Amino acid sequence: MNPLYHQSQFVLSASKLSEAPTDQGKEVAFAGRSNAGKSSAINTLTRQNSLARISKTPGRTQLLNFFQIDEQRMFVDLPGYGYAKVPLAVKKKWHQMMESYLHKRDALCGIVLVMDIRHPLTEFDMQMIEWCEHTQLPLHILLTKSDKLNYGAAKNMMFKVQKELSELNASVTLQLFSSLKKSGIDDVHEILDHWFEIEEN
Ligand SMILES: Nc1nc2c(ncn2[C@@H]2O[C@H](COP(=O)(O)OP(=O)(O)OP(=O)(O)O)[C@@H](O)[C@H]2O)c(=O)[nH]1
Ligand SMILES: [Mg+2]
Repeated sequence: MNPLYHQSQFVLSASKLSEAPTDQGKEVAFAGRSNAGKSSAINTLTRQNSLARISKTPGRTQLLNFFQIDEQRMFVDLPGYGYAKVPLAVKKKWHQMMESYLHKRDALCGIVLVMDIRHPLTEFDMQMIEWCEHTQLPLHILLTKSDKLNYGAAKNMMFKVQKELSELNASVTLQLFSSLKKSGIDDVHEILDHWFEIEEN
């Protein structure tokens, strides 16, 4: 793993795009259903236990959380979608914020879509996939919590998801991942290094 990722630091939480850090350098956003494991994945990939948990206080879940890797690179923990108990007004605000972030953020160079392996390809996941196809934004899928299934079942699920995506002609990459078991990390880093233009060391 490139040691660069270990230095990541929390920058700020934004409730709207105008509060985000300056739009420069390169940024990779983590998207996915609420509870899918986005924040855990960021912690696992930066080898820090509580980096993304900073924002994990109730009521702050609708924020864009920015983490700086170095001066030119950032991770963004996007607010989770599909949380049933959220009132309609909050859902609308979420839509607006996501839309403006995805459309306007020039630094955005790739999306990591985090899906619980037991609940892949939700309606919102599909929207995100279609959106990335439409805008030609690179997308990499983590089928996380793979520790919840045995290896054979996890592999089968991956092939199933791959097949569905190929039927859509979606040019995305996907892999198994587990924050609990710390598995799949090297594969994600390979993708991130490429998106961030980080030289191998
Ligand atoms: N077994 C297992 N549990 C995981 C894994 N990743 C995350 N979890 C658990 O799943 C729950 C949700 O994880 P988070 O990382 O907070 O999920 P999130 O997508 O950031 O959720 P929101 O911030 O609400 O959108 C927590 O209880 C985690 O401990 C994993 O790889 N394996
Ligand atoms: Mg989170």
